[in-house]
Amino acid sequence: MIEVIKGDITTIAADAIVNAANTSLLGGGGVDGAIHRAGGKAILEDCIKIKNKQGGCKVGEAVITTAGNLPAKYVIHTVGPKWNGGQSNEASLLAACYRNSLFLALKNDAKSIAFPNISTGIYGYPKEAAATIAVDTVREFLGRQDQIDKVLFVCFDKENFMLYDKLL
Ligand code: AR6
Repeated sequence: MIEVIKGDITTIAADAIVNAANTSLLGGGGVDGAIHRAGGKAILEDCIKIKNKQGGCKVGEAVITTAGNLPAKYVIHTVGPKWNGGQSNEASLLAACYRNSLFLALKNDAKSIAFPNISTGIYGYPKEAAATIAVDTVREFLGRQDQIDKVLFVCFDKENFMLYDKLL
């Protein structure tokens, strides 16, 4: 089941929520800032451990931490591509964010996962193109497994909500 709501992802009680992080994993603005603020220092402590072990997280890849004080069980941090006109592999990197996040959710026995609209804020990815990639990639992944039974797209702004609502 794939659903869309308009709201704040820090309030969602899914098994895993996804963060639109940066390669340092040390927090930032946008949804990243909101997740670290609401989840407390346990999330940053896990991120620092991962950073010390593997140097952060590459664009298109994902790592998993505790969700600290959030109602979710885990936070999956993925790093979206910065929009650079569309000729820098942005589309396949964005699809990889969704796929690698879903794969980590599978590996950690999650049945439900909530996504923000990765890369469509500070990183400037055009919203309609990003929404199409998100929905296509999630649909394809869900069709190849039977553990994850709910994917929720949590849209913070009305434009994204309308785009996802139309696609779904
Ligand atoms: N819940 C759900 N979605 C949100 C929330 C929230 N609480 N707050 C913002 N959004 P952005 P990016 C939406 O900028 O473009 C950070 O500094 C927002 O409206 O958070 O991938 C990182 O550290 C937009 O639709 O992430 C990186 O440096 C979407 O989340 C950089 O920003 C993504 O916007 C990543 O940029």
